[in-house]
Amino acid sequence: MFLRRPFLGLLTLGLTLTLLGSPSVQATVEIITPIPELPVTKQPSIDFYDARIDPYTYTGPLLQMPIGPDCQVNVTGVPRLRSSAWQAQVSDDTPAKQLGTVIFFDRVQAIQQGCYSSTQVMKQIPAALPTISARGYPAVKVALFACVLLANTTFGGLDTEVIDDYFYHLPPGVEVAQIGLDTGVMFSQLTQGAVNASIAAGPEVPYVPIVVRVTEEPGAWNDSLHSTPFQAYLVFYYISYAPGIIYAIYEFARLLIASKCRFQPRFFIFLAALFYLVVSMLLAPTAPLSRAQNVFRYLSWMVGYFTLFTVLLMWLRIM
Ligand SMILES: *[C@@H]1O[C@H](CO)[C@@H](O)[C@H](O)[C@H]1NC(C)=O
Ligand SMILES: *[C@@H]1O[C@H](CO)[C@@H](O)[C@H](O)[C@H]1NC(C)=O
Ligand SMILES: *[C@@H]1O[C@H](CO)[C@@H](O)[C@H](O)[C@H]1NC(C)=O
Ligand SMILES: CC(=O)N[C@H]1CO[C@H](CO)[C@@H](O)[C@@H]1O
Repeated sequence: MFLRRPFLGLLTLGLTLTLLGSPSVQATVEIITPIPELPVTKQPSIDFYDARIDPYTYTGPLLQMPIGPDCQVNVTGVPRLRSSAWQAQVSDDTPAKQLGTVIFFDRVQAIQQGCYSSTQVMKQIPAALPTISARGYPAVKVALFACVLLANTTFGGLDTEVIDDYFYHLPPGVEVAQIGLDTGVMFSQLTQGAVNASIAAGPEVPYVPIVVRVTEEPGAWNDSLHSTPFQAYLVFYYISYAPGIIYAIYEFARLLIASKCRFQPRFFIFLAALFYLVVSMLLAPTAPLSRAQNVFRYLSWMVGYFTLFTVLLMWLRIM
C-alpha cells in the first residue's frame, strides 16, 4: 500500500503542471547584438530545478566555455577581448553593476566529451574565472547550462536532467540558469561565427563578441514547486507518513517485548518497513537529490519491495 505514495507525488506534480498549462516563460536571454538574419532574438532561460533565486538582470559578452576530453573545461582557446567595443552595444541607461560576462555550456559538446550532468562543469567554473578575466572580460555574472530538451518544452526537470547535487557546487558570485538544447547550439554557432569574423578581419581589428541580456525567470518547474497548493501538498505528504511510522514503531516495540528480544524474521520486516517509510518521507519524490540521497531512495524501494514479497511468502507458509 505505502509503495504507491511516491507515484502519487509525481501524479500531483503532473496535475499541477497541467493546470498551469504551458511554460510561463516571459524573461529570457536576449541577444542585444544586431544580427539581421536572426529571426528570434529571445530565448527562454530558467532557474535550476527547485532553486530559489532573487531576480537579476545582467548584460554583457556571451562566451562559450569549451569542454575538452573527460568533461574537463578547457579555457585555453577563449578568444581575447582586446577592447571594450562591446559596451557600445549596451544602452547607456544600463547600471554598471548590471554589466558582466555571460558564459554558457553547450550540451551537444558536453555529451560528446562524456559529461552526464551540468554539475560536473559547474564545479569547474571557479578555476576558469581568472583566465577569463585575464583575457579582458568583465567579471562573470551568469553561467547558462544547456539542457537535453528543446527550449520550447518544460526543460530542466527531474525526468530528463541528472539534477545531481548542483546546489552544493554553486559558483560564488555567479548566477546559474538553464537554457534549451537548441539555444545552446544557436549560441555556440553565433559565438563561433563572431570569432571567425574577427579572425577573417585580421589581427589589428578587435574581437567584438555577441552581447546578451539575461533576466532571471523561475520557470515552469519553480512556478509549480513553489506555488501555495504544491507547498500545501508537500506538508500533507510529510504528515501522511507519520501514522505509518508511529504504528510501525509501536508494533515493533510490542514484538520486542513479547518475544523478549529473541531473534525472529519479523524483526527484519519491521526494520525494513521503517527504513522504507523514513527514507520515503525525507526524500519526497519531487525533491532534487544528491547522488547519496538517490542511492538511499533506490535502496529503500528495493528494501520495500523485497519486504512486501517476503511477507507474502511467509503468509503462504502459514496457510
Ligand atoms: C586545451 O585546448 C587547447 C587548444 O585550445 C589544447 O592545445 C590543449 O592541449 C588543451 N588542454 C587540455 C588539458 O586538454
Ligand atoms: C517547439 O519547436 C518545434 C520546432 O520548431 C515545433 O515543431 C513545435 O511545435 C514547438 N512546440 C511548441 C509547444 O511551441
Ligand atoms: C568557424 O571556423 C571554423 C574553422 O575554420 C569552422 O570549422 C567553423 O565551422 C566556423 N564556424 C562558424 C559558425 O562559422
Ligand atoms: C520561491 C520562488 O522563487 N518562487 C517563485 C516561483 O515562480 C513564481 C512565478 O513566476 C514566482 O512568483 C515566485 O516568486
